[in-house]
Amino acid sequence: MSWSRVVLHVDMDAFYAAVEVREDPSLAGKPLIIGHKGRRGVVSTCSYEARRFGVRSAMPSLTAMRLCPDGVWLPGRMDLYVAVSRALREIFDGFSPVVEPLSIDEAFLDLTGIARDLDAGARAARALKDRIRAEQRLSASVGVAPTKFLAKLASDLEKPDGLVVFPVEEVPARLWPMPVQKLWGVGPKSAEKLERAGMRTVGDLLRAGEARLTEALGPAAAAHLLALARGEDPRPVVASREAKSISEERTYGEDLFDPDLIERAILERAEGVARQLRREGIAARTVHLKVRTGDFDTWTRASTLATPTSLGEEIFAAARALFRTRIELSGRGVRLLGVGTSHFVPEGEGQLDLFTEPARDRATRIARASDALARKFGEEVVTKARLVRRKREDGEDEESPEASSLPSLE
Ligand code: TTP
Ligand code: MG
Repeated sequence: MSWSRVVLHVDMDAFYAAVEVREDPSLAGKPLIIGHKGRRGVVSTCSYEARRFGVRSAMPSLTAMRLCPDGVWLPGRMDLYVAVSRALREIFDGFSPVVEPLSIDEAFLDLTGIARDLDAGARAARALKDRIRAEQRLSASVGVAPTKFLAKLASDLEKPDGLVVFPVEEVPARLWPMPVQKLWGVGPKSAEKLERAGMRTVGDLLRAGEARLTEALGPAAAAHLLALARGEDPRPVVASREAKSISEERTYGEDLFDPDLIERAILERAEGVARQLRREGIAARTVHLKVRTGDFDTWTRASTLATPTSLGEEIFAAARALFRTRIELSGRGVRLLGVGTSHFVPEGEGQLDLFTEPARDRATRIARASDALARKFGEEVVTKARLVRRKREDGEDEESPEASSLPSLE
């Protein structure tokens, strides 16, 4: 009986694009790009055919149009992708009681105690892929390993339609030649620092040793990265919390017309949501905006962030971008405004550059300080300070008595 862990990481291939191809098979084999064409648009994702031209997620649409002039563009249908994501989640739940979703199209499954070794894990992974194909007509890539880090690394190695087993014995041969960016938490800035210190690959980093690594990135990062480089990663798979979304919405007694006021209202909702996220110790990958006009036209729009966040500013930036590009008020006032978040990960996880994002670090510290103030003196005090400031700035009246603030946990 082996006691080592068996962790699966599942990640759908070209997820939004693959769902669109499933819905319209005439798109199969075409360079399909999901995103908004135009000056301010960015690519959400694209089919593997489009990737051959160099098109990538988060690329400005203008660049993608230049690289792939014959690309077929679709704007994306978040509701559909969320529904598919839920259906996938049900399939995952059938394979393990401990499922940790990481984003809309990926999850960790802990099969320890269910699969006795990695080979049994690989058989389960095969069955999981088959089930996803049979039930959802979609393809997934799966990594099987004794740790989360190695499982995630493995799922990416043979995309699309991959199934890779990564035993810890293969760490020297397979992980050490890889660039340091493959280590969880190393983003472009950390990689640059390491490169300057002569460390380009994971192997370089191990050879350099703790002292030099500490010099480059500090003691916490050094210890963390050396452990990962040896294939050690004690993080458990954490079964997901129940909440599927955290949102806050508010109806205004009088419709808002002034774009500045509307954006400030979006900021307030974003900050409220961010506070709830921090209280739960989670970060969200998807931001939603809900707008209802005075004549009861309602929009809900969503966008996926490159990096999960629990910061009000970042949620606000995403919600404001949706407001500016995806809502057509046509002169009507706003009656209801909601900001929501979904696709949670534990705070800190999935962050691009864990060690060298000083601005983000600072923002997080400030947010935490304000959370502490709110805990000590009550949220009203912090909120009221902001409202008083607002009132002074633009001579606005006290809030309308009809206004209602509805934090909701679906
Ligand atoms: P990914 O799993 O990163 O990408 P993918 O599934 O499209 O392609 P693959 O895994 O095969 O490399 O992200 C899942 C979905 O999240 C993706 O289909 C679209 C969305 N997304 C964005 O909207 N913006 C982004 O910047 C990224 C990275 C993803
Ligand atoms: Mg994917």
